[in-house]
Amino acid sequence: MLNKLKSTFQLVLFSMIVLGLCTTVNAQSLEEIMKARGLTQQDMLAAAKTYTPTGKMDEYYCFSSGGQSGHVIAYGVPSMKLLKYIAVFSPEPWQGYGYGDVESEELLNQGRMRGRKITWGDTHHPALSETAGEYDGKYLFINDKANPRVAVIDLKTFSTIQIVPNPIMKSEHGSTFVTPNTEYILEATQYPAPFSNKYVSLDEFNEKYRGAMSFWKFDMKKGKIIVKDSFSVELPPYCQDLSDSGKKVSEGWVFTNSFNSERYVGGFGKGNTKWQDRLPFEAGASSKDTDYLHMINLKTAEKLFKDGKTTEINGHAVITMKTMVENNALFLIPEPKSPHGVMIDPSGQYITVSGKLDTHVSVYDFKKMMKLVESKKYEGKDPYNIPILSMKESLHGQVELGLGPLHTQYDKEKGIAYTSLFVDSAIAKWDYLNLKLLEKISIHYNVGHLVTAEGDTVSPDGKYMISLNKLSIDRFLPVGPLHPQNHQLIDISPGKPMQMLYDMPFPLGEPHYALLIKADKLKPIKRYKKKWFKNRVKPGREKVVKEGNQVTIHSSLIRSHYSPEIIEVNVGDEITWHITNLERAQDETHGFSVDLYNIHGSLEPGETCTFKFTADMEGVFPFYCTEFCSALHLEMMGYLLVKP
Ligand code: CUK
Ligand code: CUA
Repeated sequence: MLNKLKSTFQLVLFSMIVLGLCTTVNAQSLEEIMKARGLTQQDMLAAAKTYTPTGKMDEYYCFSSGGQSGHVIAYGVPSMKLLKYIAVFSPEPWQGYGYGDVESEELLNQGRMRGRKITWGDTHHPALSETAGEYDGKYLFINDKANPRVAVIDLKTFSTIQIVPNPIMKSEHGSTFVTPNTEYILEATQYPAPFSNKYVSLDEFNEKYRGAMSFWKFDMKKGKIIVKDSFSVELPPYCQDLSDSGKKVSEGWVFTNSFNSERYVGGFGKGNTKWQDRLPFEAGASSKDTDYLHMINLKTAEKLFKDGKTTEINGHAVITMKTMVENNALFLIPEPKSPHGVMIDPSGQYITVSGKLDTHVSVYDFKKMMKLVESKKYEGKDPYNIPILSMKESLHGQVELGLGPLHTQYDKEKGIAYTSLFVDSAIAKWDYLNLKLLEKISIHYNVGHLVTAEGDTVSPDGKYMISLNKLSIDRFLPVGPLHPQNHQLIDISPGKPMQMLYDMPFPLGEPHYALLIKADKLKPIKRYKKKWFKNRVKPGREKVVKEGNQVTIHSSLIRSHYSPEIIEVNVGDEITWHITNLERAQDETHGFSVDLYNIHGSLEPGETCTFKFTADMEGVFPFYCTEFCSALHLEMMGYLLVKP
């Protein structure tokens, strides 16, 4: 409160900090603003910590999954200013993604599944490429839970460069996560299904439905997933949930947790006319007290793959559970039921697992687990003959944090972690080495994932945490029944209580996970290089070439005209339209729209795009630049004349 500021001197000093001014500000006016807007001293501090004056840059990028939008969203931290929606699985007109541009159509076609073009995705977990366990700022990966696919985004251009469908999964979730040098991108199944594309009765669930963990080989130099060097490990039909790659001491191992190890298959519908006659999925899937944490030896799996100890399914190499077990490369450890999240600490030794239905968080000790593995000390086997390690002997310990613990992130300070508490609507700060709850902060409302700055690397930064809330209820102006979600920025500076700084409505889809990376690690380009485009049109070489019904247009654009401006074709002509933006000036993007033909492109400085379509409608079709690029932007147009 203002009256707590004892002297005018303090007030002036405080005002200076808040406004970031070097000169003395009018203390009275600041006081007036606080009074008029009902702001507290805490509010003013939060404002000062996040306010980023015009022209000043943020310290971090946040890359958030875009949920059902199929996009990824980038924003700056601490300002929480939105920067870009990166189109990945869904068409996005502004970026000219999926509206007739050959390159983006090619990408969306890469994502076809069983021949079908899919124009949305349910993005959940972004991952950043790593070198020695640190973010290197080169590539970003994202998964599609609904139509099991992973995508590669180039952080030089903030655009998608590859989409790889999973040939054996029917749904996924534990993706994307990378190994410490980005050798592999992980993708784990969510809902078990047969690997084949055939109908298999649920009566054969235990025998024929399967989970899997796919290892997508990534080539850092080419910036590409090498599909033929990638493989999967068959897993039991438990719903694998989230995954993480080992690091440092646990490097070479991979972990994924699971729910419904009961293998319960519902429920109302299958010969049951009343749902009361059988338990629904959710109840049947949580009847046991524990599920299984899966532990996969990636080094061994990689060797088995290279030695050809695989089965080919849908053209993809799969290592069976049997082979994995025979080679001591697959283990299970009980974990509190229906867990959500397995996170490995910066040292690689401690693995945090939260059971959503348990108030405890369990910390497993990789070294203890390895002792059991090496001495072949098993507690039993699961129905698929996979050895089970003792939970008690694998645990470092458990801590009671609160209701509905989900995800964990790590701090710069050794032994400090943050865990989201979905039911409590809070985040717990705790000490996972000494197993102590330290502090809680309320969030608004129902947090899912949370992210701390570089919090899943070998050297987290601390400083900032973002709570990715599922509900926003009363935090923003109402916009009807579908509310935005709420990202809340929290100050986690050491030695002080956590402080809520900012609420950001997230209006595009339900983001699940996000990552924070130091801004100076990224080196985005300002313009495209000529040599990247084989269809580049040189100035003065613009032309229209007609061969029968094949019309190829080589055109260029620069403020404020298209060359050529008038194109005359016949109905039925097949058009290939190469367009080069000759601009060198930063941010001089031109758009390209052919009215009524559903064509739209974004030509960024130096970029060449190709549009292919059949001129199947007779008439007069203006085309124009959709970006307000100059004073004569409206004049930047032409006509496509289609003759009968
Ligand atoms: S998540 Cu995907 S169900 Cu908690 Cu990682 Cu939201
Ligand atoms: Cu170019 Cu408007």
